[in-house]
Amino acid sequence: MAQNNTITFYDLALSTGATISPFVWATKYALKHKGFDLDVVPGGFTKIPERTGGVTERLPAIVDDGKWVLDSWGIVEYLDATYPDRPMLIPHPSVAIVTRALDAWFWQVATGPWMRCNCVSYRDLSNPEDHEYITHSREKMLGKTLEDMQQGYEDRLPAISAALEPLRIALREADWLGGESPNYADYRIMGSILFTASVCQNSPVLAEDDPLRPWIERCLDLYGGLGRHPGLFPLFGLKQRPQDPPLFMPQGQGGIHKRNTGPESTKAETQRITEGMAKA
Ligand SMILES: N[C@@H](CCC(=O)N[C@@H](CS)C(=O)NCC(=O)O)C(=O)O
Repeated sequence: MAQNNTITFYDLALSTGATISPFVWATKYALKHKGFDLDVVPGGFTKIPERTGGVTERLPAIVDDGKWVLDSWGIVEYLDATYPDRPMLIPHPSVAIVTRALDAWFWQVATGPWMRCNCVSYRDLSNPEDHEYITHSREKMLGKTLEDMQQGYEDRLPAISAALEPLRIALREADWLGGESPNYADYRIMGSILFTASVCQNSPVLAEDDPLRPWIERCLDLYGGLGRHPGLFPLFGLKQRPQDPPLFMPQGQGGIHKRNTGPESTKAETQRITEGMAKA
């Protein structure tokens, strides 16, 4: 059991002091959701094994009353299993399944693409002793130099924003992905958004009036403004240029939003799609 309600948390931060990793951000929120105070062990990318006594090469990692727990998902499972009387991060098994699907989708359409738009800043904002490692390891991961990868980011950002419509659809109708209160689904997606905010030095990534904004602001405010770190860059303020797609849709799209309450509700659509068809 956590001594003095405090859990030791190994951070992964940039020279700005802001946490960088989506996994680490999501874990910070998860610990706060469970009501814990954090004893933060600061640090950057190099020397993670030294900092953790050889226990891990990757972060997040926590120590709860002498017990090491690794991996963001492993930490969530541990917290819910060990502290079931505190608010659950995954209140039902279906939340785990849907959150993993949502996270995989978001990673593909946003987390990865935003990283590739900001990979030079990612390296330049890291601690000086991390530069060589970040350059070498991320160029191996990306298969290009960081400069080549980041180039043309202005032309890619609008389509990334446009691709977030499924998330907007969900959050138009609910305050949280968790429904009436946040759960780990909110923290997981917000972790990726905060990761982006830690590196998007050259440009905001979402429009000023993006419909996701109220939910993002709510997440930033949680736990005494946990996400409002001064080292983060503005997320909002991306402008649509004439050649760009709309950065977001003005209202929900898709069949799920057109509730069928009988022929009156579908008449106009039926008329439109059958126009010109021979009458039976
Ligand atoms: N499956 C792990 C992934 C953690 C991970 O990859 N962490 C990265 C930060 S995003 C890391 O520690 N990187 C250190 C490095 O690149 O040396 C989790 O969910 O915790």
